[in-house]
Amino acid sequence: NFEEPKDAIEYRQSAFGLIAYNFGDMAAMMKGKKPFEAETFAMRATNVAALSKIPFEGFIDGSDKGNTEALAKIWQDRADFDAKMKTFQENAAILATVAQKGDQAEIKQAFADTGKSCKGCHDVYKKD
Ligand code: ASC
Repeated sequence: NFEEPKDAIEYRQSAFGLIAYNFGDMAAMMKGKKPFEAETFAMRATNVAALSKIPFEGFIDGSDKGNTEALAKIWQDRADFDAKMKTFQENAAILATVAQKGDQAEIKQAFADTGKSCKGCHDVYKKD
C-alpha cells in the first residue's frame, strides 16, 4: 500500500498520463489528423482498457491535498465517483473489443462513449 497520499497521487497521475497519450493518439486518428491505422488503434485501445483499471486504487483518503487536480468532491460523492470510474472502465473495455473486430461504426461509437466518460468525470471532479 501507499506510504503517503503523495505516493497515491503520483501513482494515479502516472496512469492518467499514459491514458492521455494513448487516447490522444486514437483521437488524432478519429478526427482525421493522422491516418487511421487499425493495428495501432487497437493496440492503443487495449492499452487504455488495461490502464483504466489503475487510477482507482490511487484515490485513497487524504489524497485530495497536495500536487493534484482531484477535487475534494470525489471523497464527498464517493459512490458517484466510483460509478463514473467503473463506467469509464467498461467503455474502455468495449472500445478495445470493437477495435480488435475492426468495424468503423462500432469503433466510432465506442470511442465517443469512452471520451464522454473521461469528460463526464473531469467536468465534476477535476480542477480546471
Ligand atoms: C483526451 C484527454 C481527455 C479526454 C477528454 C475527452 O485526449 O486528455 O481528458 O480526451 O477530452 O472528452
